[in-house]
Amino acid sequence: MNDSYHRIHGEVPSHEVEWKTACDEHGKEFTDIICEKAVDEGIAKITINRPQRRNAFRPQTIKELMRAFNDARDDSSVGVIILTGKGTKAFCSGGDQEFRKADGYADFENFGRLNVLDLQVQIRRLPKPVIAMVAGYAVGGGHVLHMVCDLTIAADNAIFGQTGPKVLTYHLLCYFCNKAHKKCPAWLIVIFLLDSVAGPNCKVGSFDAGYGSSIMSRLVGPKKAREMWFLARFYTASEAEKMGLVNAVVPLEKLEQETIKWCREILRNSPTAIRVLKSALNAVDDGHAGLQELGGNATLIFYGTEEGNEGKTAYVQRRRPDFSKFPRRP
Ligand code: S0N
Repeated sequence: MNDSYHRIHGEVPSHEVEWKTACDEHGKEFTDIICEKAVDEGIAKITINRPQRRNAFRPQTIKELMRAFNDARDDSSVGVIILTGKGTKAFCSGGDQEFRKADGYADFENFGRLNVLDLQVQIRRLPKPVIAMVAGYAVGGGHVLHMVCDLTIAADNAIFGQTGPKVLTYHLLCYFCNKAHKKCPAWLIVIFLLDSVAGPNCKVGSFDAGYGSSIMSRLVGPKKAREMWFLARFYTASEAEKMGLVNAVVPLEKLEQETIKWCREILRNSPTAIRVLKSALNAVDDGHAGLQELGGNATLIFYGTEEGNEGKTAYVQRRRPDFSKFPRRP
């Protein structure tokens, strides 16, 4: 299939990669996502597959993403993971508002949940690089998802932002004011004022006072993070690049090609060095959990040394360990 086929069907063209569809570890099929692996390449690609909703996630979507990330973590042939959205219109538009209840998001069960927070932690702690491949909108909780990934490659049509404090009629107000060259009809102002006191169902967004705030502040700096959250503006791909929010911006038709190039460069490097570096880069911000991750990597490496092995061997052989031959390095 050529590039124009993919463009007509609203998909990012694929280049020189043979993708094989993967199921989860129990062999179950996914409904809300697509999980693929590049044959003989060490790359897993996880795609949110709800384009009719701009790839908004419901609890089921998050459960499937977590299973797919878990599978990619456990698969030792995988070295890099791409997270993306189906089609060219959106990476992810955040939590699916149709499923939002007073206590979180609910789909097949009656009680609400915010399980996207567990997914954020999972990506952050995953000992392999995760690259967000963004075409179209990455907004709300979808924007936070790209921020928790290690790297972001954006298409030139990408739009970034938090909708958080915005209310529905505020969107409408802005839209009509722009159309009417800032002359806003009085009836819209009245609706806007009513909306302000109308209750939670009128809200489009919410806020992420966890990673969505702290990681953003680290990425773009405290002033710009306040701007992004307080004003809830949308930013173009090139603005996002200037802010340090993304690593590279490429033409839409080159998005997957460029992302694969980055994956292959990473895969040429030492997996252990990358694993330790990822945990080191997160350690200070992640507190005890960050130190645990970094410390765990030190233990993992120690187990592979002769010195580390001496303790275990001595125990198994019922003798005193002899550490005298190992250097006490300066
Ligand atoms: C993305 C936008 C700008 C795209 O505009 P466009 O291209 O004009 O398309 P639309 O016609 O608007 O949309 C096409 C269809 O997709 C549906 N849709 C889009 N986004 C969503 C969504 N988030 N939920 C449900 N449906 C969605 C549209 O309704 C439309 O459907 P049809 O064709 O049937 O009319 C534009 O779509 C937009 O602005 N979307 C809303 C974006 C938004 O506000 N997202 C934020 C939602 N909230 C979160 O993400 C919070 C995340 C979260 O879980 C969380 C995390 C931590 C702490 C707290 C929370 C928490 O939720 O409380």
